[in-house]
Amino acid sequence: MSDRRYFLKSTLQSGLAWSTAVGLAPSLQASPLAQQKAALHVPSIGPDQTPLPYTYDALAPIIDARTMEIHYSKHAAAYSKNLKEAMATEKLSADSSVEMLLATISRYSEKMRNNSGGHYNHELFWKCMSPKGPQEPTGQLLEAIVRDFGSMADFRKRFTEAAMTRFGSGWAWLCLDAGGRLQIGSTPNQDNPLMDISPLRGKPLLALDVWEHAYYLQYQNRRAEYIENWFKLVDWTFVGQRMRTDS
Ligand code: MN3
Repeated sequence: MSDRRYFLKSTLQSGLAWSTAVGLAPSLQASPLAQQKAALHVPSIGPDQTPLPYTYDALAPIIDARTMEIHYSKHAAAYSKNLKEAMATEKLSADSSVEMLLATISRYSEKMRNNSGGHYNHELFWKCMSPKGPQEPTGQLLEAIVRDFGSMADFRKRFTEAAMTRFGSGWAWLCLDAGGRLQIGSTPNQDNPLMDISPLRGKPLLALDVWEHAYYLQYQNRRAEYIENWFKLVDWTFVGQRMRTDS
């Protein structure tokens, strides 16, 4: 199969799987995690933190070790802990899929909303970065970026705008919508594009944390400089894999 045909087929399948997840048949909502995953072809993360895929100092000098340590072991750890508390209080099984929870978050408390989003967003954020050195998107991902934004330079400009204009705390996103097209946007606080209350919907491919705790020790109020440098850390191989598969 040609690259282009594979790309169209896989993005369509991926879009369909995620639109199904977003629509969530009621019979699936209470079913065990394994059954949900099999039915929706959506791998899931649980409420526990997974190990950081590199050491605290691996992203220096772009993100310093102290920022990474506090961010992972204090801020992100608290979201995981508070998510588990909310799940216990609101009678959700500890092996529930966080993605499924996000897709029906309007039914739950503010605490569940903030902490399920906080946990999911950080789990994705760590994986979107790599100490391997500056990369550029290639193959099907680059083709989709050019198709939907014009060029890589235009993509960077729009993504930076989304991150810069998010007032206060929040996230910038590249996501794949249900129609298989790439979208750029931002969400406030710990909201994300999987949440049924979010105006921006889709499968998150790339996440950028623009809370001050992500950069303040090193960059203080210079969010633009943080964003510009952060692009050198993006693991485009990982982002491309998320677009082509349901991972
Ligand atoms: Mn953060």
